[in-house]
Amino acid sequence: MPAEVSIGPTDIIGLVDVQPTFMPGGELPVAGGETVVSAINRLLARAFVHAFATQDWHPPGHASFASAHAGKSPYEAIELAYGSQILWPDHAVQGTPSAAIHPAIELARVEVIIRKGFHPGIDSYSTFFENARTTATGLDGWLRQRGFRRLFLTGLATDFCVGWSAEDAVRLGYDVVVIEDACRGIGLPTADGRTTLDDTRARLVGLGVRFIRSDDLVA
Ligand code: VGL
Ligand code: ZN
Repeated sequence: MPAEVSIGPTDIIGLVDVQPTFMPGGELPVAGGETVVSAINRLLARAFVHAFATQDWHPPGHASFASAHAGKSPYEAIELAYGSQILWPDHAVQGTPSAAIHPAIELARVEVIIRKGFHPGIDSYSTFFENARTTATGLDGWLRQRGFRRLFLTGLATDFCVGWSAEDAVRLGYDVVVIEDACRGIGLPTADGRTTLDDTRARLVGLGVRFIRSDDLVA
């Protein structure tokens, strides 16, 4: 029997990068990425009053694009000034239709949209800090001033933007819950037959992040 989780006034759902660019047919497709849209809409209709959303929002030629580095291919890692960076296909380019929040998402309860990854030389998986780990996006201040204490994270991709956001949120003192059936991951191979999804899940569980399913929630 999964424990029931009830939603209160200091709880908020986060919609991480629910953009067509990360769905089948998009530039950086996550398998099953389109399925999060209806899962999230159901959660918005049934359980949550407050929501925030994030949007990956890169300028053309962004440093995280393999195409910006001569001789490099997507999914290779390189060293940038701030450390290791996985290179991606061009994606989430500012102002393109596939970088919009998915048009079927019910946005009425989304109170703030945080855009990230707009500095040409720095990627930002986390919705709190850019990958150089120094510059903040401002979301922490917004959540704190609004009094939110527990974040329920959904969206794409579990092992990158959702996972890095969850980790930063724990470090910033929030209770963090990942709603598994409202997320999908990329799953790049790491060591010993493991993937970035396995590693992310283990890291987050170790930090105290709770994984639940939509059905565990009571409004
Ligand atoms: C993401 C890779 C590159 C994500 C964004 O939303 O998880 N992943 N940019
Ligand atoms: Zn990106």
